[in-house]
Amino acid sequence: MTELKIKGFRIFPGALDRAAQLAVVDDVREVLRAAPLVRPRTRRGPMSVRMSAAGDFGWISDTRGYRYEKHHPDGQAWPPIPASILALWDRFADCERAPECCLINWYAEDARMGLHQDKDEQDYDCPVLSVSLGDDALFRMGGEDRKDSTKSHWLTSGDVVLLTGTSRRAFHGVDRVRPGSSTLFSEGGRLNLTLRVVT
Ligand code: MD3
Ligand code: FE
Repeated sequence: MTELKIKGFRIFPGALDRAAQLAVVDDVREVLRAAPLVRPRTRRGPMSVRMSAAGDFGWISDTRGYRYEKHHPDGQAWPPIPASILALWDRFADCERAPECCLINWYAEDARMGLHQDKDEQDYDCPVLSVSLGDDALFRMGGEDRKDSTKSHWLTSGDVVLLTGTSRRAFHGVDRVRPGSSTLFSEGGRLNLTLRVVT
């Protein structure tokens, strides 16, 4: 099933059953104990999405700009990517290289992510793998140009999305989450994990 007919965009709906989702959430909780969610700042103000990361690098943003860093803003190294999450890369990504970053995005009910391109990685030939957990989210995907038309798609808990080729360079964002649409974790909201090769 690929409603979004963009080359290289593949969605695996419900790829993770509830038990697998819960196992990943448990591992994410452990990562977040060592590397708490932070609300990234930008020159335009704070983002609504809370972020953390696991792996050799995490993506951070502050008023100096945004970049991949080896350390959490509090100073500690990012925790390793949990095995349950690395296994998803092996299963779906079809990539020789190991992921160097598992970015953890948490959306409260009012959070969103504006249309953007992921351009901070050095090798765009490596795919990005995304895992959605918790509340449904309205995901928007455009083309390589900001002015290209966009299409929207609801992502639900357990969905896995693989971005390769042209789609890897496409503008994308999250317009809104549907509060209360999932019972996966008591805090509510939506977790999105993205696995990437950074260097
Ligand atoms: C399409 N995250 O972290 S995941 C991001 O749901 C990000 O939190 C969104 O955009 C989220 O940068 C979307 C799906 C995704 C990830 C990377 C992409 C779609 C993408 C890179 C290129 C094109
Ligand atoms: Fe992105």
